[in-house]
Amino acid sequence: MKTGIIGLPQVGKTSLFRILTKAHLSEHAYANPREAHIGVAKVPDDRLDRLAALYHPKKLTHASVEYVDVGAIGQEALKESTYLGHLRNVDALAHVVRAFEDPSIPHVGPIDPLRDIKNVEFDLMVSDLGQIEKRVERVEKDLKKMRSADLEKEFDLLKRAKAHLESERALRELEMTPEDKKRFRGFMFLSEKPILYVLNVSESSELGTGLANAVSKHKVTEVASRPSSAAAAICGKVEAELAEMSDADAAEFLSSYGLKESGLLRLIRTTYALLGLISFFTAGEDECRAWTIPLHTRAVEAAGAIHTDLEKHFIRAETIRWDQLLDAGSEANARAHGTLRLEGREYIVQDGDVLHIRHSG
Ligand SMILES: Nc1nc2c(ncn2[C@@H]2O[C@H](COP(=O)(O)OP(=O)(O)OP(=O)(O)O)[C@@H](O)[C@H]2O)c(=O)[nH]1
Ligand SMILES: [Mg+2]
Repeated sequence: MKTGIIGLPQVGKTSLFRILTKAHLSEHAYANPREAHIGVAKVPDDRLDRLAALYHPKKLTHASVEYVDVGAIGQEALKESTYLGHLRNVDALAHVVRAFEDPSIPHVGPIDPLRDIKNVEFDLMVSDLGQIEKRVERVEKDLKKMRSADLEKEFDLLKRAKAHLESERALRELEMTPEDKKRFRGFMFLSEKPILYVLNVSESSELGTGLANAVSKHKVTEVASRPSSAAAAICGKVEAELAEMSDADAAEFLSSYGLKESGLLRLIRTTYALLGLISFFTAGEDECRAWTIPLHTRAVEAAGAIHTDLEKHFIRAETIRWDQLLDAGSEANARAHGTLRLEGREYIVQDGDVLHIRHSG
């Protein structure tokens, strides 16, 4: 899974990228904000950590998310092919929005997250519209040469999308059949991508309440409730300090701000929910590992996420919820208690399942 970090200049994009990926960027990288940074964030998961405490595996592998910090967005940047290329290739966008007050860091006009969201959204739509207009011209020409039911369908969809964009609504909100979606897949439209608005808020002693209220306070609730949209608040400054601390210090630091967990955890969790993703685990003495799959994935496909051979030669999945396994203390006990189940190919894997795939390969 790949997420693109976008936003206006100087809103905290690179700071967020660094916190997420724990990347140490050189001065050079900071001096070149137009250069894309690419890194991998480990998905924190307490359930996996507790399974590892039971198995003491040789290897512990968290799920990961790739982040691309593309640099500040704008109509000009969106005309550059490398910039556009990076953005088109992501599965989701994280739009960092400035909500922090700091007179020493420039921002155009007063702090107004909703205005900034609308402006950036507008840029994404203009970029998509340009692409659609070009394609409409092309298809029109082709249709004059020869009739094709398929092209006609595409033409209708393009015109519908064009009208939608012209009324200043993102393609995320366009009603599309699965067939329509397939037609559009190759275009990789920017305003069609699921989006997470990340409000970067000011540091305060009551950060806990501040974060919880930020979305409604800045009037982002409505845009975040649109299709394939979500919002989360973080405080870049506090998270940056957290990232440097040991776990024990971090816990104390968090509670001094009235917080239970780091903002990053919430951010990653919100991204999973936005994209309809869940985790299942494999656990053993060799490795404990988290795997990311879409909601409603069948057991046989989940096996395929681990290895294509497991999918091909799938027999059954020994299945247990992570907390039931911890309660039982071992797979053998769980089997004796009857909490370890044998599931077939069609079983829909649930978030937090521990699977052991039996196969004939
Ligand atoms: N006060 C305050 N400053 C912040 C916060 N987050 C980031 N900054 C500061 O804002 C400035 C810009 O941060 P960056 O992370 O480089 O922002 P950016 O969006 O990557 O900027 P460009 O790539 O130049 O568009 C830096 O000086 C940061 O230290 C925050 O939560 N509070
Ligand atoms: Mg930057």
